[in-house]
Amino acid sequence: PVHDARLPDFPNAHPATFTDCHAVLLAGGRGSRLFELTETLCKPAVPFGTGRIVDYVLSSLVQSGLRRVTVATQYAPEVLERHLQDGWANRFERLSLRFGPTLAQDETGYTGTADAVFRNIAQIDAQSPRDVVILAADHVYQMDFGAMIAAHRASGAAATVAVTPVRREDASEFGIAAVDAQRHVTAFHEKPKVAPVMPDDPSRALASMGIYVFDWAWLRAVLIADAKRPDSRHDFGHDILPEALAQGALSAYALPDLPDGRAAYWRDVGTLDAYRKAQLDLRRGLVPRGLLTSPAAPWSASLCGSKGSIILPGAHVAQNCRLTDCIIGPRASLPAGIVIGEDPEEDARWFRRTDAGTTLVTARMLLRRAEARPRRYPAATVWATSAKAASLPRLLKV
Ligand code: ADQ
Ligand code: ADP
Repeated sequence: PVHDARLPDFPNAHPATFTDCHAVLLAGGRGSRLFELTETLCKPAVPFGTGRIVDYVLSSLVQSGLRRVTVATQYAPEVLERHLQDGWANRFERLSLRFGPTLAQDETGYTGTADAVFRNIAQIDAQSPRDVVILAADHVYQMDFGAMIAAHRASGAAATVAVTPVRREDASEFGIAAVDAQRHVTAFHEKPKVAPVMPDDPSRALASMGIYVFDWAWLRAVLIADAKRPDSRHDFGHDILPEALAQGALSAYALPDLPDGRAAYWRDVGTLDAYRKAQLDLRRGLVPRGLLTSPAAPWSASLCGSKGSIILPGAHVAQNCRLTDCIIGPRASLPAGIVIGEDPEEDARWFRRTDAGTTLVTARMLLRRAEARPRRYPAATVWATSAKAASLPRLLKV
């Protein structure tokens, strides 16, 4: 959409604008576990709700009073950059988004998340910030970063990591921290095989949200030293947080509960199951409202007698299809009478079916199936909407 007037600021913006704090958005992730959806897009640009995953962090940034943002992109950045420019920077007069260096084709990319910040030092220095906030761009949540910055400054620590409890079974996917009563971090393990659990709740572990606040002078020096270390992965979780911990300079900030006492919503939507479930949560109103996302996702599949399924923008599903726990990819087109999600073996043969029972259906998979079984699925009825058609208004609202 084209916006006639740039908004001077977001209506609910944080009253204090942090001019002495610079944000770095780590938006280079390949998102390989979502791989068919991330063939031409990085993970932050993958559709979510009525917008894209990255809209959640942008919403929180704007609402937190943070306006100066460096975006470190790497893998397939075009769609993301266009979305951030048109959807955000052009709409908010006071939001300044600067993209990190675009790498030449033969150049090796950032070697890790710390390297992504290291290579943007000059751009951050130009703002002479007191602190920097480092943010992952591919989580669904809402958070007041201003409160975290205030806690960081009050603690006197050089580094602060945002933490929230996760189920013990999921702990090996995260950085896991142990903290004392003063919220000093006493141990940190990046993606541990066996995670230390929370002392007062052995069913859960305290996970890093991949959100950090650092004193810029401290981080700058550590990044420069880290860049010279041949044994470093140049990664925040593997290298920078352990360094802060070794110096006794790492503090934790717990994601606050909601005003009604419920735990705040925060999800890494990096797997197909998590991605599908979070969008069902969105329909149920459990996900905080992002600025560009609405709680009633218009393409949810409930209207066509289906359950647990989501239909991505640009896809086309006839009214009487039956879909169970499906993700219908952009540009996939399902003619009447298609049933997916009820026969695991058949579905796994043509589509991608996860162990947890989510079935991803893309245009290419449908075509492959139609070509292999022309009598059962005549190619004339099972088709992909062309890229051109996807940009046109949809013919059939589901
Ligand atoms: P991971 O989830 O493994 O762990 P990681 O792959 O390091 O996250 O990516 C973090 C963020 O940086 C993502 O937004 C990603 O898109 C982006 N990114 C990845 N590689 C990049 C690169 N080369 N250039 C630019 N951006 C890049 C991290 C922490 C854990 C923590 C989880 C929380 O290491 O400790 O628990 O996040 O999800
Ligand atoms: P993410 O970027 O989603 O966090 P990673 O790059 O860490 O994911 O990869 C997650 C897992 O998915 C790895 O075990 C990787 O081997 C697997 N994977 C990545 N791409 C593919 C693919 N095209 N086909 C099958 N498995 C893949």
